[in-house]
Amino acid sequence: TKSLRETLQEVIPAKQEQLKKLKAEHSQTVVGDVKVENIIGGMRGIKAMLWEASVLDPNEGIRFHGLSIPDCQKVLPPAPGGKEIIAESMLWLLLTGKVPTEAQTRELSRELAEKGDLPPFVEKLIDSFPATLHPMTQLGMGVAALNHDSLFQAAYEKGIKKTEYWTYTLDDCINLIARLPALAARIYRNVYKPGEALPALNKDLDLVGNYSNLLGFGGNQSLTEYLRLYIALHGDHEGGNASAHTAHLVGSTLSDPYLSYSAALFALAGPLHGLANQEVLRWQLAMQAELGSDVSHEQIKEYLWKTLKSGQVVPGYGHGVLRNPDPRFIALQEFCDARPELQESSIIRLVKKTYEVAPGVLKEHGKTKNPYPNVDATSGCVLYHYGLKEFKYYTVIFGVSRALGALTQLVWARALGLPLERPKSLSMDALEKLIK
Ligand code: CMX
Repeated sequence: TKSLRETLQEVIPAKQEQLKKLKAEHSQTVVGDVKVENIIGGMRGIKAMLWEASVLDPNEGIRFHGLSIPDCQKVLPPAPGGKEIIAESMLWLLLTGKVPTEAQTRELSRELAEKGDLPPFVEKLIDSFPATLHPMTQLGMGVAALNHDSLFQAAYEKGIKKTEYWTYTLDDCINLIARLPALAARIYRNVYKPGEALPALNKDLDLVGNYSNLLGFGGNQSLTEYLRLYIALHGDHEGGNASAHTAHLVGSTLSDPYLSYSAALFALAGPLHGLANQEVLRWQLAMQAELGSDVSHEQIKEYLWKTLKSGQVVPGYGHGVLRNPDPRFIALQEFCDARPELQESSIIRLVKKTYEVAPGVLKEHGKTKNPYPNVDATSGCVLYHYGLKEFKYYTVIFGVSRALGALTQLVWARALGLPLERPKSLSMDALEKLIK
C-alpha cells in the first residue's frame, strides 16, 4: 500500500499544472468586485485566497474535496471497532483528495503514535505554567516551543530548493499533529487533575483514541467516539476563518508549521471564534437552572425572547456564511439520536427542544440572515454530558482538530509555491479619494 507521502507526491504534479494553467490563461480574469462594505466589513465575501481542501457552500455547508459530511461518514475508515470518522482518515482526505484504505489509515495511526511523545523540555515548560494560565495560552506556547525540532527550518537554514519545501513542511506537520494529543492532554491533567500520571501512548490506537486515553476518558467508548467525530468534523472549514487564515498568513512568510499553527491557536482563542461552544453550554445550563429539566416549547420560546430582548444573541445560531442548518450540527445531532443515554440526558434534550423552536423565533425576530443552528449549538453540551465539564478546555479540543486543515494547507502552499500574503490596505482618507 502507498504511504501518505507517496500518495501526496502523486497528486502534486496535477495540482501544480492546474495552477500554472490558471496563471497563464486567467491571471486577468475578473471573478468579483470589492465594495466599500467589504473593506470596512472584515473582508466578508471577498474571494481572495486559495484553499485546496474544503469549500463552504452557503446552503449545503462544508465539502472536503467535494465530499459532503454524509459522504465522508460513508467512505472514510473509522477506528477498529468504532463507527465515526477518525482524524487520520480525514487528514488523508484533506491532504491528498483521496479516500484512504483501512490499511493506509492504520499505518498513519501507527506513525502518529510512534511520533507522539513530547520532548522533555516541552513537558517541563508546560509543567512550569501556573494552573491559572488559560489552557489555550498553554497550548499555543507549547506548539511554538516545538519548533525547536522543525525540520523545515533546519533544512531552510542549510539551503534547499523551493521544490523541496513541501516535503520538510509535511514532516513538520505530521510531527506536530502526532504530538498534539500528548501536549493537549498534559495541559488538561496539569490544570484539572494535578498529580495524576499520564499513561504512555498506545501504538495500536488512533490519534483521538490516544488523546481520550491521555485525558483519562479512555474507558468511555462513547466519549472517545464523540471526540473522533468532533475532531474530524472541525478539521477544516475553508480558509477565510480566523484560525485557518492566520496559519496561512504566517506560513506565507516561510515561518515553519509550528510557529504558523501557534499563531492560529491564538486566533482560535478569541470569543468570536473558538469560544462559542462554551457560550452555548453556559446559556443552555442557565435556561435549565431557571426553567427546570421538563420544559415546554412555549417556555423555551419565552426564554429565547427574553435573551433577544435583553440585546443578546442566541448562542449557537446564525453563521457568517451558512444559510441553512450546519451539516456538522446535523451530524452531531444524529450521533445523539443514536444513543439512548444521550436521548435521556436533560441537557441534550433541551438542546433538541431549543432547535425545534429557535429558528421560528429568530425568523420572527427578523435580524439574523441565518436562523438555523451552527455546529456549536450542540458540541459542548455532549462533552458536558459525558463528564468533560471544564468549559475553558473546550477550545483546546477545537485546537487539536483545526490542525488537520490548517497544516494541510501549509503543505499545499509550499507545494504550489504560493507567495507571501500582502493585501492592500487604505486609510479612510485614501478610501474617500478613491470614491471621488
Ligand atoms: N441571535 C440574535 N441575533 C443574531 C444572531 C443570533 N444568533 N445571529 C445574528 N444576529 C443578528 C446580528 O447580531 C446582526 O444584528 P445587527 O444588525 O444588530 O448587528 C444581524 O443579526 C445580522 O447578522 P448576520 O449577518 O446574520 O450574522 P453575522 O455574519 O454578522 O454574524 C455570527 C455571524 C455567527 C457571529 C452570529 O450569527 C452570532 O453572533 N451567532 C451567535 C454566536 C454563535 O453561535 N457563534 C458561533 C459561530 C460558529 C462558527 O463560526 O462556525
